[in-house]
Amino acid sequence: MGNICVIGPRGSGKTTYLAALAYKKQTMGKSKKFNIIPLNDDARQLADKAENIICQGECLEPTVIGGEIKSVDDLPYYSFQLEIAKSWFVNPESFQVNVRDYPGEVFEKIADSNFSDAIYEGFINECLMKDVVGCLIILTEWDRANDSFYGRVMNQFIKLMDSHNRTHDLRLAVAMSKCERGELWSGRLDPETDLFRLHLPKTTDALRNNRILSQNLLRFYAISTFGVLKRNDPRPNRIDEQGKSGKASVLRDAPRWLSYNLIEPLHWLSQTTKLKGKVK
Ligand SMILES: Nc1nc2c(ncn2[C@@H]2O[C@H](COP(=O)(O)OP(=O)(O)O)[C@@H](O)[C@H]2O)c(=O)[nH]1
Ligand SMILES: [Mg+2]
Repeated sequence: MGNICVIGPRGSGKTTYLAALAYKKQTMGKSKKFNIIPLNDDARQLADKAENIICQGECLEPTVIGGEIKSVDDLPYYSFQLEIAKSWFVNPESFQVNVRDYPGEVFEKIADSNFSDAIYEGFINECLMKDVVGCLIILTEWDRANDSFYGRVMNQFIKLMDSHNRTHDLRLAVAMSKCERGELWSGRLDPETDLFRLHLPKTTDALRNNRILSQNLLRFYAISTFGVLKRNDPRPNRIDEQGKSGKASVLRDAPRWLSYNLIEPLHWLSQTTKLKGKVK
């Protein structure tokens, strides 16, 4: 069983990514490659809403701290079973992923540790607890200002990992989301070199040149929930629409939906449990 936390700035596509996971079961049916089964109520509810989120650009109520959300326990917590079939004669590999959908604010607060609150404290304690095997960090901008900001967040996050004794056993999958965008799509094949080193050098340095972080626990990914139209037609399968709360991207051709690389980072993150020989 893998507890995984998903963090990233506001609007980086975290909730859409999780909704796509929940929705996959319905779109792929008995896919030979993988199957995802929502296991708890939150995951089933997300699966029900997923079609609207992805095809109509509807947002789940944005997670606003305060009001009903007073502690991390009030935030949605999704549990999925993932099955990956490598070939028809080998039993599918199956693993469970439990993810909390943290609001973007907690990511933004990492850079400014002087300013904390109950949710932030709860997030840090929960995310760096020993039974969390990995963290999926979803980034989306690639301008210089954001590179500096992400770099600061990463430096601070590694310090927090160190103070919780997690620099040698917490995997970090750092993903560039929405990589169907024209400027990014060709960089997806070697994301560390062609997306991160190229567009986010400070962020990459903060992670790769860090002496206290075990470097084999760090990998870079390119993901796109919407994907492109076809394997040989790299036009984004996405249109920008006016959603309930401002601009929203939605699928352009839902029947041809082919998301890119959603499972791979979770699969890699979840492997730590096996290395440590824990019971799944
Ligand atoms: N182009 C593109 N837009 C996406 C993708 N995933 C999510 N989005 C859009 O990004 C916006 C923010 O997504 P959301 O999941 O609410 O971000 P969150 O704040 O990180 O949870 C929404 O308009 C989504 O439709 C993607 O793969 N490609
Ligand atoms: Mg969200």
